[in-house]
Amino acid sequence: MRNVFSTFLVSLLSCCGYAQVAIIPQPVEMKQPVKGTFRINSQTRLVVNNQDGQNAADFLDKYLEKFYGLELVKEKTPATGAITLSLEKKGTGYPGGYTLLADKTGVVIKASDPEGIFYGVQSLIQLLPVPDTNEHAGSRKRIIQTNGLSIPFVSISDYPRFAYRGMHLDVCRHFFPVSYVKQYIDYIALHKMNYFHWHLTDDQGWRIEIKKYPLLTKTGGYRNGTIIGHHPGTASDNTPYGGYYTQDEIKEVIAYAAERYITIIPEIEMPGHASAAIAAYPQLSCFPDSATVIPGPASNAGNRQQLKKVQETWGVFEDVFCPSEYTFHFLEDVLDEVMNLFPSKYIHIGGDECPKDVWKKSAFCQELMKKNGLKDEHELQSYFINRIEKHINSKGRNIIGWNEILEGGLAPNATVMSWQGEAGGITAANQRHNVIMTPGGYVYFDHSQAHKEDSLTIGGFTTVQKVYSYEPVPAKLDKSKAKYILGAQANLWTEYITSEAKVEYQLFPRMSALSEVLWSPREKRGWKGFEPRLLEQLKRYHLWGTQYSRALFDPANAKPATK
Ligand code: TNX
Repeated sequence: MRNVFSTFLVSLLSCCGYAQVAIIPQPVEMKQPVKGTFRINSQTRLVVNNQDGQNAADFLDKYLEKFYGLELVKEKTPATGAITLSLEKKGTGYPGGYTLLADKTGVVIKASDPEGIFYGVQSLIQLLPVPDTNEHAGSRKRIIQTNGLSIPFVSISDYPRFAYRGMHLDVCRHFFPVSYVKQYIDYIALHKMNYFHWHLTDDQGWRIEIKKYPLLTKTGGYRNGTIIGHHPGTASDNTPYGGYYTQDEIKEVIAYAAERYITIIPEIEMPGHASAAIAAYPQLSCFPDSATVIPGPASNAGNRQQLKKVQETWGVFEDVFCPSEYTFHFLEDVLDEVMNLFPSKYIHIGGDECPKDVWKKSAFCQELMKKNGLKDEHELQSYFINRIEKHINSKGRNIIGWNEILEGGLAPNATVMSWQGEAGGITAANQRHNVIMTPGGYVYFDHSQAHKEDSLTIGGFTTVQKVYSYEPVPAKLDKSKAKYILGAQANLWTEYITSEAKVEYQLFPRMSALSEVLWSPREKRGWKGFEPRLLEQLKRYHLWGTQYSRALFDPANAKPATK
């Protein structure tokens, strides 16, 4: 029986079926002038002509080892029959661009920057045959060690359409350990995306160690319970929940991402979504002596004497940062530590969903508004963001904020993330501000993909087809302003995403669709061409051991949501 199976596998892995090229995102140009395959085996050399190509070489090496049990011979000197990663002075002329040539003499990837080499390697990974099943992985690896892996002859010339190709992860509503954040970063890399927006602070948990304010994680990193069921919940699970990253761990993750040409943008939320910080340092509230209002079924566990609490349910909460000197001092200290850790040019300062009720009630805020000639609380929010922007700019960095930072006037150098549709992005671009599109209806990966999901989601209905149909440059935007659209990003809010498997279910295959929207030329995009490649990609998702959604195969999901 084993022999029959082995024979079947050998024929499967070497047969013509695998000559089909299914790269996602679709390359700019791809030709297959000559039919044939090149065989990679344990004698194949991996040649890197420049130290800067080493990250890409290591990534390929580890991938082949992990999924195929194949180890290549590492070389510095050129050789025929090798996989050569060649950093050239002259390249495609586009950042991240590369060429890949696979023929009978070997595989050569050329680029003029290291990320180009890295993206070439991602395409090479997608030329590798994918087994239909993950079963018998052990015997599969043994067969591959003997027979090698055949990849089709192909010539590719490729570069990205948008400079910003982002993925976000909320680690506050549910926490994910460093090991998994690294896995998530690998997924970003495998989709040729280049920004990771790390949502590190929110009402339900503060997740980044700040040395000057240890209570942020000691107190703010943990909640006494979490609601059961959909918001507002039927009860509390009464189980303490939390976690945070030490600064050493953060550094480790930043380095890991950098090796994959991914910039991490940290988000420190203000002035709203601040309950966890306020629970740690009540002075940050305009009313430090008033108890936190916990809507919905609060836990009866934990520290009941504590006046200010980390939230246990989802939504928007009234108690926000007070625009006091104490708060500005605190935030500047926090941001200084953040900027010391993260080399990113962009620092995300949140800015979304800040209720103004408390500011309206506060004599201090009303006085401050009068003194500064601010006509309403929106202008007070703008004053808040402007002050923070000045501080961040003074360190040579720029802020990103959610589209609410438009209310009351945009800070001079801010980049806007448009999440409530595209309107905010259009307004910002018309004011000559950079924009990252992240509209809920297209790229909120916390939404359902199927009408009937097996487990809870926040709601919404965003199919892989809908994601694929997204065009980041709005038709309504004047052509001269298109350059302000840096790209787009999918957001993964984790109120109802409690496990790593669920993260992957929500991500895949929608992330494939987004990667093509952001990388491939507009005119090369079409569902008909994408679908068969997506079916191959699903096999890769399987190979990686992910729980991708199969909603695509249920015709019932083709119909729009009825709500
Ligand atoms: C709105 S999108 C939020 C998040 C929630 C999300 C749920 C945005 C800037 N704010 O705090 O998690 O909706 O979809």
